[in-house]
Amino acid sequence: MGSRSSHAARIPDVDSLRQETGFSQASLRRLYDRFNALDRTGKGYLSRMDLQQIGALAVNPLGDRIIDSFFPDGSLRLDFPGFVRVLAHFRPVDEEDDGNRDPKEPEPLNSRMNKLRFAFQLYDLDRDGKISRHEMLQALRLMVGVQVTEEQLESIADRTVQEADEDGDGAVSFLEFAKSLEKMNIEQKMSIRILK
Ligand SMILES: [Ca+2]
Ligand SMILES: [Ca+2]
Repeated sequence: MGSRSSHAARIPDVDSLRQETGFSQASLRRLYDRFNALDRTGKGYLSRMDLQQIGALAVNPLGDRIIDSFFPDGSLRLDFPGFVRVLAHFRPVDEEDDGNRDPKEPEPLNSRMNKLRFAFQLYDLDRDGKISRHEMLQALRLMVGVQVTEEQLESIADRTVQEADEDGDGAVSFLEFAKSLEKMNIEQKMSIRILK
C-alpha cells in the first residue's frame, strides 16, 4: 500500500488518454485510484472477477457482456488504458465536453453514435454486423424476468426484430438498430456512474 498522493504522477500515458477518452485529468486520477482499488491484490491489471465488484455492472442484466467487452480477443488482463477506453463510452455527456470540438478530430467515445455502436456489439455476439432473431432472443433472456415463458420470449424477440427490420432480411443491422432507438435517450441510458 503506497501513498495515494503519488498515484497521479504514475498514471500511464495520461496525456494521450485524456485526449482519447475526454476524461479530465482529475477524473483520470480518480479512475486510476478506482482501478487500483479494484485490483485488490496489486497485480497491476484487472481480471473479470475484479470488475464484477463494480455495482453498476453487477446489477446490469447485460453486465457480463459489458465485462466481456473489456477483454477483447480473449485477453485475460485489463490494463489501465483499456479500462479507461471502455469506460469512456459510458462517460456522461457533461461539462467536460467543451462543445467546440474540432470536426477533423475523431468522434468522442461517449458520442451517441459510439454509445450505440457499443450497445450494438453487446447484442451482435457473432460480430457479423447484424442482430439475428436468435441473438435478440439470447439478449432478451438476460433482460426479462423469469416470469416470462419461453414462448412469450420468442414472440417478443420476433416482434422486436420485425419492428426494427426495415429491409426485411430477418435481422437488425446497425443502422436499423440506431433508427429504432432514435427516440430513446441513449445518452442517459448508457451513462454509468462508475465513480459512485
Ligand atoms: Ca450477429
Ligand atoms: Ca434488416
